[in-house]
Amino acid sequence: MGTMERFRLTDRRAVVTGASRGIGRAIAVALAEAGAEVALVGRDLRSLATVAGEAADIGGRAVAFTADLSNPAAVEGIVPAAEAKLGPIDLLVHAAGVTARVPSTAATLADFQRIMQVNAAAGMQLAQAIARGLIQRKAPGSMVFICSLMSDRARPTVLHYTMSKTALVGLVRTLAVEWAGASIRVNGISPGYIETELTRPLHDDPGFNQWVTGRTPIGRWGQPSDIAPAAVYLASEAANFVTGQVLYVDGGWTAAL
Ligand code: GCO
Repeated sequence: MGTMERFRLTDRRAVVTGASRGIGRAIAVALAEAGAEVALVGRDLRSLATVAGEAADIGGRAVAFTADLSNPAAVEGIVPAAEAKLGPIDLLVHAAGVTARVPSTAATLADFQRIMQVNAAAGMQLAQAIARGLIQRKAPGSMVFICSLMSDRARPTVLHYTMSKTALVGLVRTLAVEWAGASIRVNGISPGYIETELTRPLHDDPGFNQWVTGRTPIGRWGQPSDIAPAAVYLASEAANFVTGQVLYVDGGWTAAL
């Protein structure tokens, strides 16, 4: 098989969370473009239908599944529903993420539980459900979790988000070493500051915007399209010897003082 063919995802079936917008949306369309059938998971059916249309426009197949990832019971129903519609799932991209930007003295336990559930626990639940099927079928798989600069550094007022993104690195490493023998690879992608709805308030703040632009060696905010190819690579056979890694797609942020 030629090198570029190894990036193809033909006959693969993926679950992508956070697929209605931002990084998750870009990754979902890119996986479809690479040949995967994609279960688009998000809260907003209309947005998901738009993304499914984008995938169809490039000859891909994507099907929308609405789910509230803050509800653990709802998360348990996602993989069975996706497999009933698409067939056995062998790829996961957990891109769903929520945040709360508040002083840590005001951060509530309710927000902690919600953010940890959506950003970390839901990804764990989905990985477990997909892995059970893969191990039973003795089939290979690949999982990608969208981490963050906050996975190993911090700034004030995003305590719960930072805890959740730090937890994801532990999840990536544990599942990678535990499931390597079952040919299931698990990796993370840590984006730098990407222009999305989640970061819109920061991008719209002139001071914060200037700080990010100046602190990023490449000199700009990233775009979701900067992240999507890395997810296709890690999902594909081109990355068959890559597991337990967190790939920083951050414009050079973590390389600089
Ligand atoms: C923030 C931002 C960041 C980005 C991203 C950076 O509040 O500082 O939301 O957390 O979303 O995680 O990698």
